[in-house]
Amino acid sequence: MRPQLTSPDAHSIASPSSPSSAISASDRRLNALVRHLVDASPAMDSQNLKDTVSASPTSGFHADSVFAHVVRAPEDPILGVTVAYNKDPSPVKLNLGVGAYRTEEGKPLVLNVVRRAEQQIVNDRARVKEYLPIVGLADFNKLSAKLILGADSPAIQENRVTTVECLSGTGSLRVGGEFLARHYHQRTIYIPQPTWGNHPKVFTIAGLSVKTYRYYDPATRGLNFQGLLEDLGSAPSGAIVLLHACAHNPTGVDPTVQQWEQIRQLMRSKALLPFFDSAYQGFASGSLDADAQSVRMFVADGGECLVAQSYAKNMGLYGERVGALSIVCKTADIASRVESQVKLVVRPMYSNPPIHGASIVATILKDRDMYNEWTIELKAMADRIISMRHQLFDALRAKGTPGDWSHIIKQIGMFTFTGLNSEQVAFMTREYHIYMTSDGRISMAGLSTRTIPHLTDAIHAAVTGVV
Ligand code: KET
Repeated sequence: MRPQLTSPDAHSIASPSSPSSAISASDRRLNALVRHLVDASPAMDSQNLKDTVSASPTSGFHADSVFAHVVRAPEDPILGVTVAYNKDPSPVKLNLGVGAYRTEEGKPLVLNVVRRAEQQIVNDRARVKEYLPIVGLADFNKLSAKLILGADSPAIQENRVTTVECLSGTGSLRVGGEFLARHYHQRTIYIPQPTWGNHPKVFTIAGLSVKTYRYYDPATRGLNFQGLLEDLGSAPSGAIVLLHACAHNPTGVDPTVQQWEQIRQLMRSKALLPFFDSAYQGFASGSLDADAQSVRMFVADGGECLVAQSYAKNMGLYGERVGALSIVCKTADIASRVESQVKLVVRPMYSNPPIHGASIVATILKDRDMYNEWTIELKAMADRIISMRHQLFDALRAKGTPGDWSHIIKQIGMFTFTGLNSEQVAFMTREYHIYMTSDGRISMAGLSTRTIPHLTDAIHAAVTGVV
């Protein structure tokens, strides 16, 4: 632990690690002041302050750019796949990289219910574009908590859940991570191995220290349940554990209900803090309730947890950046104090969240008819993905492609973790213009009946021709 306030070093002061009882009242006041100043300008740590007062390289007439030393960063492993895809002029190119839904015609889909909600919003002249509160749209927050925890959740009825609108799933994870780094006694977060590639970056930047727990067994292409229990069993008491609520990305492998129950018991017995990432509610099974079951099991035992929700996939609101962070606490009073601190995380980061996407979601969730229409459209998306799994599996079998491809139909959610290695992936991109992440993950939602034969040919060639 770093000292709370022993030197005027803004960096160490910014770290709220020591219990407040250990310092005197005057130290506390001074500390609050300095923290306020540091919060007002988070980049102003001690090194930055020194750099600011030392001679600036811009002070003379330099022909060279002050950024001449900046090296090119690599593209993002997931979003970079789309960048490469966009540059490819081939008419047969296929983007199975990013987890974004496409229709049978290969087109992005705006849900009909979203268009209806947007129309209603546009027609409502009473709506204004004022700033939202720091925590976002109140209706949206209430309805989001209900969606993930269940309409009859005692935690909601007892007012011990605080929900804050954030910038989609990523923003919710980031805000939750930073809240924990500032106020939770354990700064280590365990994430599954493998996991969504952005998780380690989000949590490290939030100020947490990232470790992994075993999750996937390449030999069985299923869950390494024993490894998971062992790793969580030997994690330090109180550690944070990131759990994918459903449709684990990238593996498509979820624990069964019985396994979730064992995970819950183990985690509660060791006081491990669950942080759920719910980016695919409704996409795994087609049912919003079934896909929220893991989260609800942990909330039903009365314990605390965090949940990051995204509406990118299940409402197709990718670019609207709409999501929510819920923190389930023991009491209403604690929840309200927690919320007051989450606001201090958000305010200097982006001040307050955008209004449009949250208004769409709230409009749909509060209207019975629109809600029903949404569930039907969501189920249709989930069913199309499941049908793609069957078609791809059947096509590989029909072609006699070597290997057991049954994992394609066993895995759940948007992705199939094919088992193809990075050379095979590179081969498929080079020779067949098929774009996917180098770990062999394919987005099933990017496929259609028309493109399955092309993918099947590519996989066949890759597994028969490339070592
Ligand atoms: N969690 C998981 C598990 C996840 O797969 C994503 C997105 C997110 C959070 C964040 O989604 P947001 O759009 O911030 O609500 N995954 C897909 C897109 C991406 O990488 O950004 C993907 O894996 O393709």
